[in-house]
Amino acid sequence: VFMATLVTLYAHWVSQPSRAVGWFCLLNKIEFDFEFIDFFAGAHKTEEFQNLSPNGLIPVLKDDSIDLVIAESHAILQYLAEKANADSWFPSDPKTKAKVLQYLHWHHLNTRNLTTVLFKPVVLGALGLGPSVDAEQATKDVSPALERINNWLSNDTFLCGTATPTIADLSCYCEIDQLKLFNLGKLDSYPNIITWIAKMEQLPSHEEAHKGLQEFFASSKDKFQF
Ligand SMILES: N[C@@H](CCC(=O)N[C@@H](CS)C(=O)NCC(=O)O)C(=O)O
Repeated sequence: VFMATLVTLYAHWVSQPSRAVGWFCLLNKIEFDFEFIDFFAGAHKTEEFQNLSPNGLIPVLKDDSIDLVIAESHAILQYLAEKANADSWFPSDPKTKAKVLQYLHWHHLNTRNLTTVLFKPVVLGALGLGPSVDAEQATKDVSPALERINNWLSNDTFLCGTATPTIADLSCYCEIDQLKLFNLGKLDSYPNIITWIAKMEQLPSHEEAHKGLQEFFASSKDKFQF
């Protein structure tokens, strides 16, 4: 069985890619030390952290058993899935794997905009931590990505045609969960996404993986008018 030694995850539960990796570990019972990087307070800018992660982003995974330190959530998810033999999460069947990889590559310049174009500027603006932005326009700007995801979900239960979720679903969901919570993105326009969200919410450890985001929402929701 994998992971006689602990891995260390440098992360923050409000960070979307961190949440996907942390949830994957909980789902697969991979024991990990959680090293909290308070990126709101600039903890990712310290010399110590930048030595681990030259681009200064979370999440980062350290696995001392093979002297490995890696960033990029999708590389971490793939690594952990392969090491833990979590075949349903990252299928070894070449056709399904190709579809999962297709999604994971597409994600960075498309789904990720849900955070960089919509969630982050709108929420930081509302909290007075950044300039106020036009939420209507940002919602329009991200709608092609949501439409594509909604289409992918039309024939199948999960994103890549599998009967159970893969790491593609986890990564995608952890950009969309926050939109639902903060009522952003007009998700009601995407019925297949709504059905899929309900399925993802039923997965084990959903609550534990989302506690940090829930707390962030609870502490800031009075400042939102949307
Ligand atoms: N492509 C990266 C994205 C990582 C990323 O954007 N992390 C954010 C938090 S969600 C971060 O560390 N931001 C700090 C900063 O921009 O200074 C991944 O998938 O891991």
